[in-house]
Amino acid sequence: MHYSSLAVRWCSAAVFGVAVAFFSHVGVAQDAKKPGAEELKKHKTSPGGQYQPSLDVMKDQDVEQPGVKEGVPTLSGAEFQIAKKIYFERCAGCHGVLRKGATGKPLTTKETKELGYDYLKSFITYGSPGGMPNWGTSGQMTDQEIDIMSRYLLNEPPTPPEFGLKEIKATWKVLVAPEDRPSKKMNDIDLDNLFSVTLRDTGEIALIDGGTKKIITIIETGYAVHISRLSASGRYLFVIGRDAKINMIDLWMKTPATVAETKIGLEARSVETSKMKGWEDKYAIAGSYWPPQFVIMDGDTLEPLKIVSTRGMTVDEQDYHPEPRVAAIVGSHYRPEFIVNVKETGKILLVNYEDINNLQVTTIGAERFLHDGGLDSTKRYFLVAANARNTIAVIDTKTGKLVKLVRDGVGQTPHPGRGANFVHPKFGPVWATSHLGDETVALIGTDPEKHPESAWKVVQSLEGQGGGSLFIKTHPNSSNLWVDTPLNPDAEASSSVAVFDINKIDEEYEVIPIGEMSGISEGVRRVVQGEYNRDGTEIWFSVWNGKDQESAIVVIDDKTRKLKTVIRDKRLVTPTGKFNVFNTKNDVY
Ligand code: DHE
Repeated sequence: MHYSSLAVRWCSAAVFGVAVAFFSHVGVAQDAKKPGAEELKKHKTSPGGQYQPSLDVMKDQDVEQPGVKEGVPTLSGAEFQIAKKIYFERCAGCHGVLRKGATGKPLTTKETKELGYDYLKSFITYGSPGGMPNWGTSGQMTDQEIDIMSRYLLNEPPTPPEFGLKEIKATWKVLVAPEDRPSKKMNDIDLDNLFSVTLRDTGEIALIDGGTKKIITIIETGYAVHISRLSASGRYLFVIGRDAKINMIDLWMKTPATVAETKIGLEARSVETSKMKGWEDKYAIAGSYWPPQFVIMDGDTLEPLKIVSTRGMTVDEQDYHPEPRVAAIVGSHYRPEFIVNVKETGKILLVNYEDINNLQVTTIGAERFLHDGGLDSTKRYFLVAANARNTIAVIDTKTGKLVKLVRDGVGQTPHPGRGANFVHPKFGPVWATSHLGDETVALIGTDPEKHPESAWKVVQSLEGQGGGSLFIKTHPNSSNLWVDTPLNPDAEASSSVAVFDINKIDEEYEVIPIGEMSGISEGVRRVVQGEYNRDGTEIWFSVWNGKDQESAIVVIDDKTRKLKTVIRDKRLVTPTGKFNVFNTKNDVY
């Protein structure tokens, strides 16, 4: 699969708020060489390069404009505001809030002054051979904006504020105290088959009954709401927005509603709860991109208890990184620990919550750019993608040690979500990931006892529809493996999914045209994230259109792979992630 249609991808990036790499792309080593003018024009960007954080919340943050320095071009107050917005939306994802580099090169004034104004301008206009988009020639930025950005980069970067206990407490609200909450379930909702659906662009979630497919309620949450997770008992639903706002929702209330809320930072993506036996519902944890930290909270009230910074040294070069973001967080079932993945330093932290005042943290050196991952079917092993390094790190949550960095056979920019577990007809239990950067699906053996020869190796690489895949899913009661491709530049691939028969895994996949099945004719109809119902008999896909267009959820009968229902409702604005209560609380995927 080749990615030649840049215009399509950039357009999608703008529509969906996914930022594009600025001076580099995922996985490209930082090189000091200045390419010549002709070379600059030979750039290309993969879906992996495109799928970078857009720090949309930070762009609205008040930051002080750095003072004027002799010999440095100035910006007016208005120009500074324009540049700050563009930088956080499009550049900070790769180059860091402080411009010290992340997956992209550093853009401190030391580097930018060496490059100079004219060079910066042509870089932004034409892009780079390493993958920097051609913002100017693609029409994504005007000449005036490019001029402003070139001057902005020659000035010192502004520093956004920290967010400590005082700031968190100022946002913390207990709306219904634990003693005022119901002592038993007050509704007749089949909670195990309830779905929490992200309505990304309205900053809400919809709770949808898995049986009737009716929306039970819509709850206001944080900005560009991201994921939902369940407490171990399944009573409380935790939802985090990109503005780091957490809503704690009590599913026992007559109509489920927020009982506590707080903000743990300025930009965040992950929230989780304590799952270990004996510690169910005791703690919640959330990690932020800015400031780089995680926060342990009381599981009943969200009271912030402990804030831990993730700033520190990278795993390989052992250089200081000022803003290592917190990516996926998973609650261990083997120890009273949270598994916290720190992106830019490549460290997996096992945060023991037995005694949070004498907090014990095991630091596992893995690989840089950890992003998303999940447990194997026994819940003992955790597999996480270091996506910009085409690596899957495996840790043993029982022994608290790194098992393996799987590199051979992993494709370009793995993006598993939480991955998919199933029993391979030949290799035994495997965990699977699809990829942003190519069409492959990597199957990794996860049973070192009965299948030692397959363990922690890519035992098979399937060929799917194409790159631009974000999520893969199966269920213990299903023999289907579903692979989405929402970021594929081809319209047909992005609005359909591929499904493999696990029992005939060597055979060609079937394409299911979910977008078409939705009955919606407008928009790009990006199909994203399959999620099973409780019994694994049906799978739900989001048909994700722009904010002003109609979106839907398409429910497929898993056995027949035929359409069961389309959930269409004007309140379903930009549905993306869906989280079934039973499957999410029990880590069934
Ligand atoms: Fe996500 C999970 C970060 C864009 C939908 N996303 C995650 C996780 C991280 C992350 C770190 C793992 C959380 C965990 O397990 O604790 N996502 C990011 C980004 O940094 C990125 C690339 C860009 C950004 O600016 O946010 C990004 N994510 C998106 C989207 O554009 C998606 C497709 C649509 C949306 O709703 O925003 C999206 N991300 C999801 C979903 C999950 C997720 C549905 C949970 C999957 C699961 O099965 O658990």
